[in-house]
Amino acid sequence: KLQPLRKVGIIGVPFEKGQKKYGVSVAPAALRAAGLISKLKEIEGLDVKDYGDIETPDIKEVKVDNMAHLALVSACNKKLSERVTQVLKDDRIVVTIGGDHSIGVGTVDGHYKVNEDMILVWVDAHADINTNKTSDSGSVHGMPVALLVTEFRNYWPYLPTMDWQDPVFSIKSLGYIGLRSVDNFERLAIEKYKVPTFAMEDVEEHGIKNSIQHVLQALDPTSSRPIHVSFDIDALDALEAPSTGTPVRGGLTLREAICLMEIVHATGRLRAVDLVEVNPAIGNEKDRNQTIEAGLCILKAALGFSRRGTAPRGVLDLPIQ
Ligand code: HAR
Ligand code: MN
Ligand code: MN
Repeated sequence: KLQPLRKVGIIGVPFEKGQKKYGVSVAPAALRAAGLISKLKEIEGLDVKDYGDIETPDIKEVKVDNMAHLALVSACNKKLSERVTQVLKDDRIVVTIGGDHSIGVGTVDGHYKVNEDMILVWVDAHADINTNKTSDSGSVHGMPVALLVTEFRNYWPYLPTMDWQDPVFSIKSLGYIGLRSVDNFERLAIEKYKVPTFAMEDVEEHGIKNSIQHVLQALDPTSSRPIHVSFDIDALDALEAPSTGTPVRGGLTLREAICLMEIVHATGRLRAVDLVEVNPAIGNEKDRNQTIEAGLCILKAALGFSRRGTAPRGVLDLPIQ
């Protein structure tokens, strides 16, 4: 049986070539400057190790139809996958700070290599399950789920530079929360493969608590499998997290996101969490601070911070004068 882990490893991924705007690459530095490491260390009983950043080598691009910067995306994710595997083998929960969401390829690939029975909860305004044939943008951050799942093998052409990545993760182990900007073929895929999906109208109907519990239950009725949460900050309402590249109104409140993460934490089975698409270069200083603070709150909730507070351990009374 999986035991709760109280050790985490942080990986920064200053990568932004999976989309077109400048700025997501500075998120790891901005989150660190806002006290990411020290705030996580304040959580009772949590051992925090920083594994530093993944740097992407300067390499020659390949040409694939409607797929921008594939060689760079691939090179970054190959290194990231190896690092994620290493952190998990060190018996730590992996916390990956993006970067755009194309880095989900590396985090899930690296996680799957250690825990083949992992389940994946994709929290996002978008489904990120386009192929180069169905994408309107040609940006790989809209394609990571499609690159990962084994059921999509035949929907892709041969992808040069991607030989290291064997799509072995099954779409049967995927669930979505927060969707509200889904392309036509993405919706077709969700219906075809019956992916447990709580889009915003479903969150509206059932509440966030039932939504995440239902997804976890549907993917893992025995409550025994390791959990990976890939959290795109644009899952939050654009008013809560304005500094992101493709904001969509009508999203989750920060309270709902914290509640979702608290429920995942309470399972004791969280093994990997990604926080992606924070773009400190978008908006003004207030927008930036608000978005970064929201990201920190979400990570803290995932790792056991209690909004109720935590009494000092082993102490039975207040200090006497
Ligand atoms: N579906 C659109 C596309 O494929 C937009 C998705 C990109 N936005 C994200 N990903 N932030 O979650 O281009
Ligand atoms: Mn995304
Ligand atoms: Mn998104």
